[in-house]
Amino acid sequence: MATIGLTGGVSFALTDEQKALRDLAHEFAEREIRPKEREYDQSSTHPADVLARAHEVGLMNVHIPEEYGGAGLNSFEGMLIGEELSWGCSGIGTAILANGLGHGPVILAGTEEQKRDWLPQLVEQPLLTSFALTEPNAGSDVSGIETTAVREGDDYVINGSKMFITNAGYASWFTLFASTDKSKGHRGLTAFVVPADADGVMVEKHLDKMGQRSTNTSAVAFQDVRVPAANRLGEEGEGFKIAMRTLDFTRPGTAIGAVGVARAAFEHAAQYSKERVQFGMPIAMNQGINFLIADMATKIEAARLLCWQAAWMIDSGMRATLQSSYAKRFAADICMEVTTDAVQIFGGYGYMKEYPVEKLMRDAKLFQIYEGTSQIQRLVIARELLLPRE
Ligand code: COS
Repeated sequence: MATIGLTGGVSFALTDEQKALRDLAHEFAEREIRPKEREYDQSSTHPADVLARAHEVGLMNVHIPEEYGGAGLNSFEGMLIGEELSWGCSGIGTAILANGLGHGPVILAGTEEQKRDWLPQLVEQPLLTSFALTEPNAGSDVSGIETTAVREGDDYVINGSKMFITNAGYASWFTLFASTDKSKGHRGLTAFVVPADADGVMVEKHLDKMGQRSTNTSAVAFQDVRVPAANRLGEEGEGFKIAMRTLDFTRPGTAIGAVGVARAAFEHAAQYSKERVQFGMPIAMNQGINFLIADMATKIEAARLLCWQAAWMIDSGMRATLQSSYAKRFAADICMEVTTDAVQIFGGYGYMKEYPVEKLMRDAKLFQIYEGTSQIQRLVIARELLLPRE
């Protein structure tokens, strides 16, 4: 007979293993990322050395299942790592974490053979992969993808251009989305694995960004690129749903990066408010400042809980489209607010490059844009609430 009260409840307490994982990521951020964040931001340098170290200590490509040599960490464990790496520097953090987006479609939709072909190599070496979805004319509107893949015998021939592709200049392969049947709109999109060294793949110059400058971002042109049909993920026409399911999984992982950046800004601002003396007392004594600090901390906690909830749903096997968008929308927006308030607390000093919060405010902006803008997240949320799918 079931006994009321013995079913357990939701717990926010971390296990010893989870704490150890978070500590490992935190120490890595402190020792390997923070000392380089400023220099790499200024020079917009791809952090190859940090990525190699992250791979060495097991902080890269952490969701690759154990049967393909990976650590097989779940979404929640990814949260613990992602927050710390982005607390260190979200430019470097994104360079590490965006790999999950690159090879996520293979984990989600690949055949056994495709997984064996493409995943173990990422565990053996610090190789990068890129998610080639966005195009110059198809950003938020994925169904507007213009890149084509035409079947020729046992191959597909791909033509088109991709835009704002994270890690493109250093990727060993791309998961690319192309139209195999224009007349079908989103139902004509198909996903492919495209090796970066295939003839006709041309990575254009690294784009000069406002923030997260140590992540490489480039446009990529695909000109008569021939890939075997064996590189197609899923069936023709399944690409749109593969992309959406991948984003359902990765958006909380991006959102927790925003939490890490907001937390870093909060820590700097709280510390500064206790040290900065004006009118004969620390500025933290002013309600105008300490209420800001209180609101910053509350927003960070709330955003983290939304990320953890989305991760918990994913790990429980539930569809988390709504909760992923709640987390991404809220964490990105509060990250922008918190970093802006941190600059405000630092006053004139906060506006100077010499102080850390200036970079954090620039870095924050990208969270409201990539992996679906905050407006797209609201669109998803509204549709999920008002027109729920089965
Ligand atoms: N999981 C599974 N299926 C999904 C899904 C999801 N999360 N979201 C949508 N679908 C399905 C729908 O059920 C629908 O299925 P049918 O073809 O069977 O009817 C189909 O996909 C089309 O969905 P929808 O009508 O919602 O598509 P829209 O063209 O209106 O676009 C948005 C939906 C706007 C949500 C999508 O284009 C999007 O996420 N855009 C942002 C892209 C993005 O994040 N870019 C950043 C790139 S990575 S840095």
